[in-house]
Amino acid sequence: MFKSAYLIRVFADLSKRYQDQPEFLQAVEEVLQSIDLLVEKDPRIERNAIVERIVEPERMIKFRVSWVDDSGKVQINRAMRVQFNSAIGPYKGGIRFHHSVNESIMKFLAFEQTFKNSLTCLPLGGAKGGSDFDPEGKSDNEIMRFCQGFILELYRHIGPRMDVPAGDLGVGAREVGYLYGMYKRIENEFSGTFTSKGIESGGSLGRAEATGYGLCYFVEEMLKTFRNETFKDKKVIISGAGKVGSMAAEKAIELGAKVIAISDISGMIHDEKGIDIELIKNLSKTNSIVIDKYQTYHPESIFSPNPTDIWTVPCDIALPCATQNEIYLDSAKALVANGCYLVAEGANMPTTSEANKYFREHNVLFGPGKAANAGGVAVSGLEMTQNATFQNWSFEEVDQKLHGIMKKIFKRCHEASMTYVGRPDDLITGANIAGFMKVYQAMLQQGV
Ligand code: 2IT
Repeated sequence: MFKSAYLIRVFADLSKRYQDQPEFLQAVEEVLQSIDLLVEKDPRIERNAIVERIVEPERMIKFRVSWVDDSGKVQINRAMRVQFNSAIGPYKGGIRFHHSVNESIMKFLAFEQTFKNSLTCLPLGGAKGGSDFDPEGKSDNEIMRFCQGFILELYRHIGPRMDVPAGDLGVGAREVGYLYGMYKRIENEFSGTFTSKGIESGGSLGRAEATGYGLCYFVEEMLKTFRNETFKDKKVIISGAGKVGSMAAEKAIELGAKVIAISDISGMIHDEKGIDIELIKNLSKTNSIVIDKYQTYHPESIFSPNPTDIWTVPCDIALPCATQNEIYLDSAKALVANGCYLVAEGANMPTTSEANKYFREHNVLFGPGKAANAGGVAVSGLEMTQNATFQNWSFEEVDQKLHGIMKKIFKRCHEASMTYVGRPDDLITGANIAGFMKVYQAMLQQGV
């Protein structure tokens, strides 16, 4: 647990108050473990109740969305926006539509987002929103009506300098289009109060690629710094064939790696000759689930209907890019036993605490999500700059800036881990400390 009596007390209070929010407590515990050292050294943190404040959202908006389905039936969904911390900039973070969305998941994501956004060095606060509405199996018109109903409430709480949402699981170009379209109609101005918009609606080139590409840029830095190596000829496995996973696969291949296995909720495919990522991208244009269709085109590949089988495929590098808590202890053991020495998180908190601990004990290089997957929100920040200044940057310009940001994020995590832990590869602690410092200093400057 924690060394600091202050942190023990704050976390015990929080655990009691939010005992029904396991994902939120998991995310908080990890950050508090990392700042244990700081808290002992710097009495201002306790004196100003920084930790009590930083673990409590500044504001949460909960609302009902009613909409009419194609058969004329009225449907009700629950929705919320968690505006977690605005110390360093306007609230910023994605919107998730998935049946699993609840307060615990929204709060963990918004909490993580606060530190992730801080790491990008851009002026972005932390937020997350979503609904238990599932776009899977709904018609285009149903999705549009739901998105319009969602914005009819949320519009009053967002704005270009107040809160700027984006996509996340279940919220892609189509959903962002409907959400932003309704927002713009209500406000009667082009403010860009959404990122990951379609290019023609003011979106940024390179935003769709940013999280996956950024993840690979971060892994490149890890490989270079800790092993004096590159992606060349590395065997890579990737969970999640959606926006993040497919773009990570594309970039890893471009950098010389061999992506030998990939999964989605329908299963996993394994092919030592390398996965045909162009096929996956093509199938994704018309299907949200693609892996169970892959073997029809490549009968020589191995298919398993169990997505977690991916973690048993021998590899050098594993990139979990699907969702939270997808690598349990068993999978971590299988990865290590099969020679995997580098894990970097493309999703938010895909690794459970037990799996994390196991990786650490077995010296697996670990790139934590709030650093490694920050490329998406970083390019969202660049989209905001382009919208605010009425500019359109080229793909190359955005990609180059993204590359620079990911290198800088790695450097900050690496330096913090050396300075505070004396262990250069402890990027979890490094990311948490570097992310925390900026938010903490800003909160201190702004008073209670
Ligand atoms: O988890 C994430 O960083 C995102 N879903 C992207 C957030 C954003 O505002 O671009």
